[in-house]
Amino acid sequence: MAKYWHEDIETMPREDMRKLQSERLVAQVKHVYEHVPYYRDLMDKKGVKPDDIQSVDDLHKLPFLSKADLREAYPYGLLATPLSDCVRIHSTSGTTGKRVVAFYTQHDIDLWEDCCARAITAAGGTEDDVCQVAYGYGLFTGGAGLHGGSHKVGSLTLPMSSGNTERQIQFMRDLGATILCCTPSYAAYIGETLHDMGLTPDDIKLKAGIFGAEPWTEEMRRSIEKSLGIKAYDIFGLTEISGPGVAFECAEQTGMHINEDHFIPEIIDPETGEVLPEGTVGELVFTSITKEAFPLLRYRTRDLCVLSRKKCSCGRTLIKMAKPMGRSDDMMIIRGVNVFPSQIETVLIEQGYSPNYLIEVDRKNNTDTLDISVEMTPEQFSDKMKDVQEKERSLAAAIKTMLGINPKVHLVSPKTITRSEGKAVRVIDRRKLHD
Ligand code: DLL
Repeated sequence: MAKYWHEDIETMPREDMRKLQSERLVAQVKHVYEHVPYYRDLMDKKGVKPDDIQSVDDLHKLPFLSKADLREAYPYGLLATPLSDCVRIHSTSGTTGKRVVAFYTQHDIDLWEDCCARAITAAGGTEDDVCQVAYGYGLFTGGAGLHGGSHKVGSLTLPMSSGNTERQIQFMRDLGATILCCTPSYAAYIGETLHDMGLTPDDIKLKAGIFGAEPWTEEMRRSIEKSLGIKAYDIFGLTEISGPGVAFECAEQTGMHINEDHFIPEIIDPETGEVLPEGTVGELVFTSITKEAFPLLRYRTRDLCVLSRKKCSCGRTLIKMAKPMGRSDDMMIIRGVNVFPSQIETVLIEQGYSPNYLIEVDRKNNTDTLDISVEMTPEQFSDKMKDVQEKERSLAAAIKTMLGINPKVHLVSPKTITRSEGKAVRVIDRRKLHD
């Protein structure tokens, strides 16, 4: 069984990778300076010329790009090739303001699909596999990316898109799907539906899942692995940089290898923009060094994580990023305390609850309120008020230990919280609506 998709790249000695990155970076900066007036202006304002960039060591001299720049330049302002060379667009699922539109040439699609093929291979996928793609198809990059990667690998591809969960399970059984690609929250829902249909992991052939597009905890991973009888691999990416496959997990499951031959990562202090040393938590920044149509330099993702060059048992030398703890804009400040939804999810699953929950934040009488509705499993369900109140108190205490602030916990009946077929909405912050 092939262990790597591009062995020479994935196991390349560090020095060779740096050389390759430097060559590509120098060429990319020239390409962008010549073809993207928007970025040329940013460079001119900072007093940087393409000749100032001779290697990866000079990366820090370049100006950042942010989502605000993408909105300002919408739709064509960051395009670096003639539109006639582009063959596709994808777009983010932004709910407010202008969406971000990313353009792809055929070369860009090919390199992106190769990145997804690396991810599928790292999860054990080969031409003998049946790969069920249950990410959404359309403007979202999830479906198209994994679909293309699965084709490259030669797996039999089931282009299911998301939704119609019972039909997903029927195809999974009838066609013997071995790999499932979808969001972790949808994987949890598929696992739950499988059990509701009176089936067990023994009734399906799945062996691996490739789950990403939203933050998910280690506890969630274990819960999905158990309910579907699989090994669950994380995959990371964002539309602006191509889509899924910017980074992917190997069998060690200790973070995701970044496809550094295409995307150079940096970690910066989100306040000052200063580059932070390896091993420090900060905002992830990517420079895409091989893309033609939409090559973003030093793009600020707003995702918070840590990079590590620790040797990996899989043999890959590609740098690893830890599971992102969420976006800097996912972080809630409640009564002055920084809270990430993932911290709450960790406690819920550790305490034996399902990953079906909703966090609601509001401000009443000048004080922040934190309400967490959590679904009981059918086994936990009780119609005795006293039992439920006792459980609510003990869960609230466990969450207080984790966060340092007291939430109000509401245990609700099984199946009352809306399930997600794509990216789950877990937080409603009503303070933003009042502002
Ligand atoms: O979510 C691309 C994707 C599709 C990745 C399928 C993985 C699988 P966007 O819709 O542009 O693109 O959202 C990108 O989602 O900046 C992160 O905040 C978050 N995200 C993506 N993957 C992960 C992950 C796709 N594995 C944004 N863990 C990113 C945590 C993730 N967050």
